[in-house]
Amino acid sequence: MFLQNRLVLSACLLTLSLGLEASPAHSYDFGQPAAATKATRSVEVVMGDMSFTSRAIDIKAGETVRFVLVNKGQLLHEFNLGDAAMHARHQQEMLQMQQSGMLMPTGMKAMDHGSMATMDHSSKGHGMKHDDPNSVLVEPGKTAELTWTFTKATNLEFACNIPGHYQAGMVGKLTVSQ
Ligand SMILES: [Cu+2]
Repeated sequence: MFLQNRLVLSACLLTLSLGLEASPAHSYDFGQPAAATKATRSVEVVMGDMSFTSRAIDIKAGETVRFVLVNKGQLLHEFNLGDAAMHARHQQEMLQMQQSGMLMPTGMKAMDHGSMATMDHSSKGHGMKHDDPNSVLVEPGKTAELTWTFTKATNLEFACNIPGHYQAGMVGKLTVSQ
């Protein structure tokens, strides 16, 4: 467990130092976020407690897809685009957020400037922000959107990486074909 924390921490510090030197945030080899107005297609995905209504989504490379995410469950859920390895890494990050008390069953704990400052100065605080462009959190009863341009043929997954949810079935195949 200590080793795991150290690995997560060094990954965060690495991201932080790279972020200061180069462009903001990270890039993705399968595409990038886009404005909803650029979408060529809309796909609705309904989330329940531990399921997505869609088991598989097929996309053509070059398409810009606006995902409309409807959470009909009682719990907070995530819609995240990535491959299995990316989801596994993100599940570790979300576990840290859950252990720190930031990730609650029905939402993210709102943090005022005071608690933000405390977190920034503690060694565990680095990277504790849920702001990945390939992911959106949807509170129970709410609808959220994510628009993404898929640039190449690849096999991805859409998943909820809140601890335990992926394993309980919140994952589907997202196939981008040429
Ligand atoms: Cu979930």
